[in-house]
Amino acid sequence: MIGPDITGIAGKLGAAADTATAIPQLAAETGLDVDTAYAVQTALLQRRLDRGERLVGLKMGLTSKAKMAQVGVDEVIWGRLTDVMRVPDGGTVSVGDFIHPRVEPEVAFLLDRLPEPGEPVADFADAVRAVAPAIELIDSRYANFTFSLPDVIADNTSAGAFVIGPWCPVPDGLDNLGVLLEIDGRTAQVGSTAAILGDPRRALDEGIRLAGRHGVRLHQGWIFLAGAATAAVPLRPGAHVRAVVEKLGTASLKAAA
Ligand code: OOG
Ligand code: MG
Repeated sequence: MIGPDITGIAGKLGAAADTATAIPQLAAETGLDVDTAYAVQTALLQRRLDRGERLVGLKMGLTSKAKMAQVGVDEVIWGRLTDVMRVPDGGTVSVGDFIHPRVEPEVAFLLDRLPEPGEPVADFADAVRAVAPAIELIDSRYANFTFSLPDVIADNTSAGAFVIGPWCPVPDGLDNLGVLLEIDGRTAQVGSTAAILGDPRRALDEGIRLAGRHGVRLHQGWIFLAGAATAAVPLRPGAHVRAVVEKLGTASLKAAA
Protein backbone atom coordinates (compact mmCIF):
# COMPACT_ATOMS: atom_id res chain seq x y z
CA MET A 1 0.00 0.00 0.00
CA ILE A 2 1.22 3.49 -0.77
CA GLY A 3 1.04 5.81 2.24
CA PRO A 4 0.47 9.55 2.31
CA ASP A 5 2.98 11.75 0.45
CA ILE A 6 4.74 13.08 3.57
CA THR A 7 7.14 15.41 1.73
CA GLY A 8 4.43 16.74 -0.59
CA ILE A 9 2.10 17.52 2.32
CA ALA A 10 4.92 19.22 4.25
CA GLY A 11 5.64 21.27 1.10
CA LYS A 12 2.04 22.51 0.99
CA LEU A 13 2.03 23.44 4.68
CA GLY A 14 5.43 25.08 4.41
CA ALA A 15 4.37 27.14 1.40
CA ALA A 16 1.16 28.18 3.20
CA ALA A 17 3.28 29.48 6.10
CA ASP A 18 5.86 31.15 3.84
CA THR A 19 3.23 32.99 1.81
CA ALA A 20 0.75 33.56 4.67
CA THR A 21 -1.98 31.92 2.64
CA ALA A 22 -4.55 29.58 4.19
CA ILE A 23 -5.05 26.12 2.71
CA PRO A 24 -7.89 23.59 3.10
CA GLN A 25 -7.50 20.84 5.68
CA LEU A 26 -5.72 17.86 4.21
CA ALA A 27 -5.55 15.00 6.73
CA ALA A 28 -8.83 13.32 5.77
CA GLU A 29 -8.16 13.54 2.05
CA THR A 30 -4.57 12.30 2.26
CA GLY A 31 -5.19 9.63 4.91
CA LEU A 32 -2.99 11.16 7.64
CA ASP A 33 -3.19 9.53 11.05
CA VAL A 34 -1.40 10.77 14.17
CA ASP A 35 1.86 8.96 13.37
CA THR A 36 2.04 10.06 9.74
CA ALA A 37 1.07 13.58 10.85
CA TYR A 38 4.14 13.70 13.12
CA ALA A 39 6.20 12.48 10.14
CA VAL A 40 4.86 15.47 8.15
CA GLN A 41 5.78 17.74 11.07
CA THR A 42 9.32 16.34 10.99
CA ALA A 43 9.53 16.97 7.24
CA LEU A 44 8.31 20.54 7.81
CA LEU A 45 11.03 21.02 10.43
CA GLN A 46 13.59 19.61 7.97
CA ARG A 47 12.54 22.27 5.40
CA ARG A 48 13.35 24.92 8.00
CA LEU A 49 16.67 23.29 8.98
CA ASP A 50 17.61 23.05 5.30
CA ARG A 51 17.33 26.82 5.02
CA GLY A 52 19.52 27.38 8.05
CA GLU A 53 17.08 27.55 10.96
CA ARG A 54 18.06 25.94 14.24
CA LEU A 55 15.86 23.75 16.42
CA VAL A 56 15.74 25.47 19.83
CA GLY A 57 13.00 23.64 21.65
CA LEU A 58 9.65 22.05 21.85
CA LYS A 59 6.13 23.32 22.52
CA MET A 60 3.13 21.59 23.96
CA GLY A 61 -0.37 22.25 22.68
CA LEU A 62 -3.84 21.67 24.04
CA THR A 63 -2.63 21.10 27.60
CA SER A 64 -5.55 23.17 28.94
CA LYS A 65 -9.32 22.65 28.70
CA ALA A 66 -9.74 26.25 27.52
CA LYS A 67 -7.57 25.55 24.49
CA MET A 68 -9.11 22.16 23.75
CA ALA A 69 -12.58 23.72 23.81
CA GLN A 70 -11.51 26.64 21.61
CA VAL A 71 -10.28 24.43 18.76
CA GLY A 72 -12.44 21.34 19.31
CA VAL A 73 -9.52 18.89 19.61
CA ASP A 74 -9.00 17.17 22.95
CA GLU A 75 -5.60 15.50 22.80
CA VAL A 76 -2.31 16.88 24.06
CA ILE A 77 0.04 17.53 21.12
CA TRP A 78 3.61 18.80 20.67
CA GLY A 79 5.53 20.72 18.06
CA ARG A 80 8.94 22.19 17.24
CA LEU A 81 10.38 25.66 17.89
CA THR A 82 13.17 27.17 15.78
CA ASP A 83 15.37 30.21 16.37
CA VAL A 84 13.62 32.16 13.60
CA MET A 85 10.29 31.88 15.45
CA ARG A 86 11.70 33.67 18.48
CA VAL A 87 10.85 37.34 18.84
CA PRO A 88 12.78 39.34 21.45
CA ASP A 89 10.84 40.32 24.56
CA GLY A 90 9.10 43.61 23.75
CA GLY A 91 9.70 43.04 20.04
CA THR A 92 7.44 43.68 17.08
CA VAL A 93 5.79 41.27 14.67
CA SER A 94 4.01 42.05 11.46
CA VAL A 95 0.47 40.70 11.30
CA GLY A 96 0.84 40.48 7.52
CA ASP A 97 3.51 37.78 7.90
CA PHE A 98 0.77 35.51 9.26
CA ILE A 99 -2.63 34.26 8.11
CA HIS A 100 -4.83 34.81 11.17
CA PRO A 101 -2.49 35.10 14.14
CA ARG A 102 -3.66 34.61 17.70
CA VAL A 103 -1.73 35.15 20.93
CA GLU A 104 -1.85 33.14 24.13
CA PRO A 105 -0.12 33.33 27.52
CA GLU A 106 2.28 30.53 28.34
CA VAL A 107 4.95 29.43 30.80
CA ALA A 108 8.37 28.55 29.36
CA PHE A 109 11.01 26.26 30.86
CA LEU A 110 14.73 26.40 30.16
CA LEU A 111 15.80 22.76 30.12
CA ASP A 112 18.77 21.47 32.05
CA ARG A 113 19.47 17.82 32.77
CA LEU A 114 17.01 15.53 31.02
CA PRO A 115 16.41 11.90 31.96
CA GLU A 116 18.38 9.26 30.11
CA PRO A 117 16.32 6.93 27.92
CA GLY A 118 14.67 4.43 30.24
CA GLU A 119 14.44 6.83 33.18
CA PRO A 120 10.69 7.37 33.15
CA VAL A 121 10.02 10.71 34.81
CA ALA A 122 12.14 13.82 34.84
CA ASP A 123 13.11 15.15 38.24
CA PHE A 124 11.77 18.63 37.66
CA ALA A 125 14.39 20.31 39.83
CA ASP A 126 17.16 18.70 37.72
CA ALA A 127 15.38 19.04 34.38
CA VAL A 128 14.46 22.72 34.55
CA ARG A 129 17.01 25.45 35.15
CA ALA A 130 14.66 28.43 34.95
CA VAL A 131 11.11 29.48 34.11
CA ALA A 132 9.73 32.52 32.32
CA PRO A 133 6.44 34.09 31.31
CA ALA A 134 5.90 33.70 27.57
CA ILE A 135 3.61 34.56 24.70
CA GLU A 136 2.97 32.16 21.88
CA LEU A 137 1.72 33.48 18.54
CA ILE A 138 -0.16 30.66 16.87
CA ASP A 139 -1.26 30.74 13.25
CA SER A 140 -3.04 27.74 11.82
CA ARG A 141 -2.27 27.30 8.16
CA TYR A 142 -5.82 25.97 7.67
CA ALA A 143 -8.71 28.14 6.56
CA ASN A 144 -10.91 29.43 9.38
CA PHE A 145 -8.42 28.13 12.00
CA THR A 146 -10.29 24.81 11.77
CA PHE A 147 -8.59 21.42 11.83
CA SER A 148 -8.66 17.81 12.96
CA LEU A 149 -6.08 16.27 15.33
CA PRO A 150 -3.78 14.97 12.54
CA ASP A 151 -4.17 18.25 10.63
CA VAL A 152 -2.90 20.36 13.53
CA ILE A 153 -0.05 17.96 14.32
CA ALA A 154 1.11 18.04 10.68
CA ASP A 155 0.96 21.85 10.82
CA ASN A 156 3.54 21.89 13.64
CA THR A 157 0.72 22.55 16.13
CA SER A 158 0.03 26.01 14.62
CA ALA A 159 3.43 27.31 15.83
CA GLY A 160 4.13 30.80 14.50
CA ALA A 161 6.32 32.83 16.82
CA PHE A 162 7.08 33.09 20.52
CA VAL A 163 8.37 35.58 23.07
CA ILE A 164 10.16 34.60 26.28
CA GLY A 165 10.17 37.03 29.20
CA PRO A 166 12.93 37.17 31.81
CA TRP A 167 14.13 33.79 33.09
CA CYS A 168 13.88 33.30 36.84
CA PRO A 169 14.41 30.47 39.32
CA VAL A 170 11.48 28.09 39.72
CA PRO A 171 9.20 29.73 42.30
CA ASP A 172 7.10 27.96 44.92
CA GLY A 173 3.55 27.23 43.88
CA LEU A 174 4.24 26.85 40.16
CA ASP A 175 1.08 24.74 40.00
CA ASN A 176 -1.21 27.68 40.71
CA LEU A 177 0.08 31.07 39.59
CA GLY A 178 -2.30 33.70 38.23
CA VAL A 179 -2.03 34.31 34.47
CA LEU A 180 -3.28 37.37 32.55
CA LEU A 181 -3.28 38.18 28.88
CA GLU A 182 -3.54 41.93 28.31
CA ILE A 183 -4.19 43.62 24.99
CA ASP A 184 -3.63 47.39 24.91
CA GLY A 185 -3.66 47.46 28.72
CA ARG A 186 -7.01 45.71 28.98
CA THR A 187 -7.42 42.21 30.37
CA ALA A 188 -8.34 39.87 27.54
CA GLN A 189 -7.97 36.51 29.33
CA VAL A 190 -7.53 35.45 32.93
CA GLY A 191 -6.36 32.04 34.12
CA SER A 192 -3.97 30.08 36.26
CA THR A 193 -1.03 27.80 35.61
CA ALA A 194 -3.27 25.16 37.22
CA ALA A 195 -5.14 25.08 33.91
CA ILE A 196 -2.04 23.50 32.29
CA LEU A 197 -2.66 19.81 33.03
CA GLY A 198 -3.30 20.70 36.68
CA ASP A 199 0.38 21.66 37.01
CA PRO A 200 2.66 22.86 34.18
CA ARG A 201 5.35 20.48 35.41
CA ARG A 202 3.14 17.69 34.05
CA ALA A 203 3.45 19.22 30.60
CA LEU A 204 7.16 18.41 30.69
CA ASP A 205 6.48 14.78 31.61
CA GLU A 206 3.97 14.60 28.75
CA GLY A 207 6.39 16.25 26.35
CA ILE A 208 9.13 13.76 27.20
CA ARG A 209 6.69 10.86 26.88
CA LEU A 210 4.90 11.93 23.70
CA ALA A 211 7.96 13.17 21.82
CA GLY A 212 9.82 10.04 22.96
CA ARG A 213 7.23 7.92 21.16
CA HIS A 214 8.48 9.49 17.95
CA GLY A 215 12.14 9.12 18.83
CA VAL A 216 12.57 12.79 19.78
CA ARG A 217 14.57 13.52 22.93
CA LEU A 218 14.63 16.87 24.69
CA HIS A 219 17.98 18.56 25.18
CA GLN A 220 19.78 20.69 27.69
CA GLY A 221 19.49 24.36 26.72
CA TRP A 222 16.18 23.89 24.90
CA ILE A 223 13.16 26.07 25.47
CA PHE A 224 9.99 24.24 26.40
CA LEU A 225 6.59 25.90 26.13
CA ALA A 226 4.14 24.16 28.46
CA GLY A 227 0.99 25.22 26.56
CA ALA A 228 -1.44 28.09 26.94
CA ALA A 229 -3.27 28.59 30.21
CA THR A 230 -6.21 30.35 28.52
CA ALA A 231 -7.91 30.52 25.14
CA ALA A 232 -6.02 32.44 22.42
CA VAL A 233 -7.01 35.93 21.24
CA PRO A 234 -6.75 37.31 17.66
CA LEU A 235 -3.75 39.60 17.15
CA ARG A 236 -4.75 42.87 15.46
CA PRO A 237 -2.38 45.36 13.82
CA GLY A 238 -1.16 47.93 16.33
CA ALA A 239 -1.93 45.79 19.39
CA HIS A 240 0.32 45.77 22.47
CA VAL A 241 0.23 42.34 24.09
CA ARG A 242 1.41 41.38 27.56
CA ALA A 243 1.37 38.01 29.28
CA VAL A 244 1.67 38.42 33.04
CA VAL A 245 2.38 35.41 35.24
CA GLU A 246 2.30 35.86 38.99
CA LYS A 247 5.79 35.61 40.56
CA LEU A 248 7.40 35.36 37.09
CA GLY A 249 6.67 38.75 35.56
CA THR A 250 5.80 39.81 32.05
CA ALA A 251 6.52 38.99 28.42
CA SER A 252 5.41 41.49 25.78
CA LEU A 253 4.96 41.85 22.06
CA LYS A 254 3.77 44.56 19.66
CA ALA A 255 2.00 44.07 16.38
CA ALA A 256 3.11 46.61 13.77
CA ALA A 257 0.29 48.94 12.73
C1 OOG B 1 -3.07 24.44 18.39
C2 OOG B 1 -1.87 24.77 19.24
C3 OOG B 1 -2.22 24.81 20.71
C4 OOG B 1 -1.52 25.56 23.02
O1 OOG B 1 -0.77 26.26 23.71
O2 OOG B 1 -2.49 24.97 23.48
C5 OOG B 1 -1.23 25.49 21.56
C6 OOG B 1 -3.97 25.62 18.16
O3 OOG B 1 -4.62 26.09 19.09
O4 OOG B 1 -4.05 26.07 17.00
O5 OOG B 1 -0.22 26.00 21.15
MG1 MG C 1 0.59 27.43 22.60
